[in-house]
Amino acid sequence: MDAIKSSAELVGFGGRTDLSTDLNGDTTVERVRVTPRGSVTRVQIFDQAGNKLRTITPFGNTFRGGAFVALADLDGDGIKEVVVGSGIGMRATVNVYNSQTGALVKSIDLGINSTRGARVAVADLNGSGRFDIVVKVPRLFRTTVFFIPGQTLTPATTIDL
Ligand SMILES: [Ca+2]
Ligand SMILES: [Ca+2]
Repeated sequence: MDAIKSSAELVGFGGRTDLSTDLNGDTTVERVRVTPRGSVTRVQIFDQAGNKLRTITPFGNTFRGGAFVALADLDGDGIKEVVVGSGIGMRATVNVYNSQTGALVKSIDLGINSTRGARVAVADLNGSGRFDIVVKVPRLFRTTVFFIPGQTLTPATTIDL
């Protein structure tokens, strides 16, 4: 449990909605930002000069509950994926996008009824040398943590805290 928490807090946990990193390995840093709750939830990618490179609307044009982001190269092709956890008010979902095209790689329904947000983080938890996704979902009387291997993008382990 401690291992998951400490690794996961390296990137993403705590509700990060604004991250900067080099998405495509060209040594220039891009900025990834989530629009605030109350406006239509979009993930925007900017270059260093502040030019918007692309916009992802992960949960449709009516969802305004925000989102959580984590960035990591999950499949090892040198391009980071954008991991987007749903915000408040919809069934907990994690969508994974290609940061260069904006294309949806996979939408993962976590299979629980919580609408309290899916906080995402990335870390290599199983020693595969690739990043995996950890998702923390607050529920009524507990918090559920999901481990999603980056290579399968299918939830493998669930822990109730
Ligand atoms: Ca770059
Ligand atoms: Ca990749």
